[in-house]
Amino acid sequence: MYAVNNAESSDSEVDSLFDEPPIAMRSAPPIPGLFVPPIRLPLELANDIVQQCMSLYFDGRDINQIMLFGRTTSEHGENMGSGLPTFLITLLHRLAELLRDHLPEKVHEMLFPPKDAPPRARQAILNLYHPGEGISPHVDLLKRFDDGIIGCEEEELFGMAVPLDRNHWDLYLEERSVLVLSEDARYDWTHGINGKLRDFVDGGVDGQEEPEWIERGTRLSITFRWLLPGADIVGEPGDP
Ligand SMILES: O=C(O)CCC(=O)C(=O)O
Repeated sequence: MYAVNNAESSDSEVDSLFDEPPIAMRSAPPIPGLFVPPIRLPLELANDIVQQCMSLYFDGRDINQIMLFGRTTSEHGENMGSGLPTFLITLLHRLAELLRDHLPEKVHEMLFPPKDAPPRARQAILNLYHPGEGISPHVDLLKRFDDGIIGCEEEELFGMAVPLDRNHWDLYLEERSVLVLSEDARYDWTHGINGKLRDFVDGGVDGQEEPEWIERGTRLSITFRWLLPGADIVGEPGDP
C-alpha cells in the first residue's frame, strides 16, 4: 500500500464508516507533480536488477536498506550518475527512454539532465520489504534532497488508496511500475507504506470489477533522488 497524505493532514490512516477496508486505486490520484505512467520496466531488466541487488547487498545479511551515491558528469558522455553500479546506470537510461513520452518535458529534464548540465550528486536507495513491513509516512528530507524523485517497483507490490477524503489516497503499484514525485507531490504530501499482509485493491484498470484482496509478496524498490548542493558532504571541515 503506497499511501499519499497531505502533509498538513494529521491522519495517515483514514477509517471509513463500518470499518470497510480502504480500496487501493490502480491509477494516480490528481496530485500536481505525481506521475504513475502506464509503463512497466521490461521483465528481463527487472529480473536482472533483483538478482544483482539480492546477491550484492541483501542475501545472507540482516538488512533491508542500502544507499548508493553517484555524480553526474559530462566527462565521457556520462550524465546518469557515475559511481553508481552499472546495473543502476542501465536502469536510469531505460527510465529516461520509458518516461520520455509520459512526463512534461521540464520534469523529464529535471530527472535526466542534459549532458552539458552542471554536475549533481544522485542517491539511489534500495528498500527491501517483507510481507507486513512498511515505511512511515514522510516527506523526503527537505534539507538533503532536491525536487525530482523516481521510484521503481522491482518486485511485487501493492496498493494505493481510495479517496476517502481529499487528503489521503492509497495507490496500488503494480510490480515493475514507476512513480515520479515532483513539486506538490514531493513537498506538500507525505508518502508511506502501511505494514499489512494484504491489500484491498480496485478491480481492474477500469474499476468495473469488484475489488479484490491481494496478498503481499516481498517488495524491492529503488528510489533515485538528487542531493542538494553540499548535502553530499558529510562531517565538518577538519574532521578525520
Ligand atoms: O520504498 C518506497 O517506495 C519508498 C521509499 C521511501 O520513501 C524512502 O526510502 O524514503
